[in-house]
Amino acid sequence: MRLRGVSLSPYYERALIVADVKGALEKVEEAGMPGPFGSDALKSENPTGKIPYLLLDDGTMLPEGQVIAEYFNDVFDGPDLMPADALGAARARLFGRIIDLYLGIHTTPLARTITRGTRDEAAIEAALSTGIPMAMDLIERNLAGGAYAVGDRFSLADAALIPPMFHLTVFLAHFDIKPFDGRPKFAAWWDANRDTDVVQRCFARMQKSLDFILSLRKAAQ
Ligand SMILES: N[C@@H](CCC(=O)N[C@@H](CS)C(=O)NCC(=O)O)C(=O)O
Repeated sequence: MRLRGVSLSPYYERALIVADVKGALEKVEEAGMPGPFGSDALKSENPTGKIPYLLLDDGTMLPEGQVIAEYFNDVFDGPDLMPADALGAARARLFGRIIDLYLGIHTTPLARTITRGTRDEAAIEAALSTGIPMAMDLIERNLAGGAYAVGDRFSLADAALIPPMFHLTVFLAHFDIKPFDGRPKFAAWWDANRDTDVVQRCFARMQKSLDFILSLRKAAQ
């Protein structure tokens, strides 16, 4: 199976972390993008023009990071990353929704100042003043309070939360976002996870991806 996208995307990395934790990284071919965002080549494979998406050997195309992450959890051996109880599973999925619906839409205009050199000042102001703080408050409110986002072991919730941490603490850190001020559960969760092998491998992939995107921009200037 071939995973389309780039590691700077937190949605792409969510799926890859699941494959990593399940010891299945070698079963997923990282296939990059068939063309730039908005290109006909990309839209011919995924009509939304977005990444990530998964191309299965039988021609099936599966879009959406959370959908791919859950698919990987189901088809690969290794620990089940969906909590067994219904409420735990709901809470794990909730973290994916918070990132997708409330955080990601606000980090995007900040990211584009770097990856595309575009500045939507109104969107940036809204993101910094209300959007991102509100999303981080939702994360704080829903965290279990220990080393794992939900329950007592690593789950799809942690896989969803880790990649945005690269954006909040490294890539977009100069925007002065302050994720942990007044959010003790968020701080404790990150303290417990930041030095783990899974996070280090994820951050290394995301940094490499960022460096590559920046080198492409520089070459185009
Ligand atoms: N709901 C999608 C969001 C994917 C998404 O927004 N991906 C970004 C990259 S991080 C993208 O493809 N942006 C291209 C664009 O919007 O033109 C998912 O969860 O996978």
